[in-house]
Amino acid sequence: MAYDNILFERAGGTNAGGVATLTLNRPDVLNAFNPAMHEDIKAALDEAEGDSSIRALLITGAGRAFCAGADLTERRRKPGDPPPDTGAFLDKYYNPLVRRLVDMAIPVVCAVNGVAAGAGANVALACDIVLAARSASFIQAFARIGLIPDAGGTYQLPRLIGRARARGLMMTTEPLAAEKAEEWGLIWKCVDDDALMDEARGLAADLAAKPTRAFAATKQALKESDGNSLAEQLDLERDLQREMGKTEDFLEGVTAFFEKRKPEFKGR
Ligand code: T3D
Repeated sequence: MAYDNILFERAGGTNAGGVATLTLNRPDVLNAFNPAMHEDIKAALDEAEGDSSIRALLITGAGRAFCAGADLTERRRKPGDPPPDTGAFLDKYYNPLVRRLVDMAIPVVCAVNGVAAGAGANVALACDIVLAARSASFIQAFARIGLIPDAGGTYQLPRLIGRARARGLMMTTEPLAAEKAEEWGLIWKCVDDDALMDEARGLAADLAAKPTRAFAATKQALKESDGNSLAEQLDLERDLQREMGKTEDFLEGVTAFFEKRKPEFKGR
């Protein structure tokens, strides 16, 4: 299916290896989110989840930016005009998107090709593994326009980099350079600009060939660890491992180990 505001390349085309690539594609406004782009993303994620040959998702942006957050042209108004219900937009678009990326059963790699601001930064951080071009930056831009960090920012940032740094980024709204973002543990890796997409595609293809069912369970365990005691987490690990013990991938992994060959995982 073709989209107006994103590009979506499914596995099996020029992009082989079980990887689907979703490119935010409104470069004139630095790929800012508007309702139409949200609808396109939702439909593409439906496509990805409905196709069992897709075993990893790669998200990136077209042009010089990753995403500048909410499209502010839709927020321009004169004093006295009724205010928008920004909470309704979070309910309808951003919150389901963040939940969906976090809960997706396949690994999601994000290649941050340029500036990621506002909800653009926090949607990137909802992905499983974030790579960023050396020239990219992350901006908690919300306070510049009188808003609070959303799209999961107040949840993710203190957990990833600690409260002091999270507060600093949110209140100063200073851009955090990709190199520093890696150093602080906000992202997985910063890579040279011209190497970003090759590295991100390679990583996504590599993950797609790994035991993706175990990845889904790993994502679940990490997510639940936030609210669990150690005892609860140990119980959860036991339950999930019991399921993994029954998978074809576990049989294949152990067989391949003793046959001294590379395992061929199927995500089953
Ligand atoms: O309202 C709700 O739905 C609630 C949800 C809110 C979630 C949020 O994300 S709130 C935060 C919204 N985002 C921002 O506040 C960031 C706005 N953008 C910027 O601060 C800067 O553009 C950047 C720091 C990201 C990049 O700066 P720079 O100098 O590299 O580029 P620029 O010149 O500012 O932008 C280039 C063009 O993109 C420019 O258009 P023009 O002048 O060439 O016609 C600019 O207006 C446009 N653009 C950039 N960001 C947005 C945008 N247009 C609409 N919305 C944007 N967010």
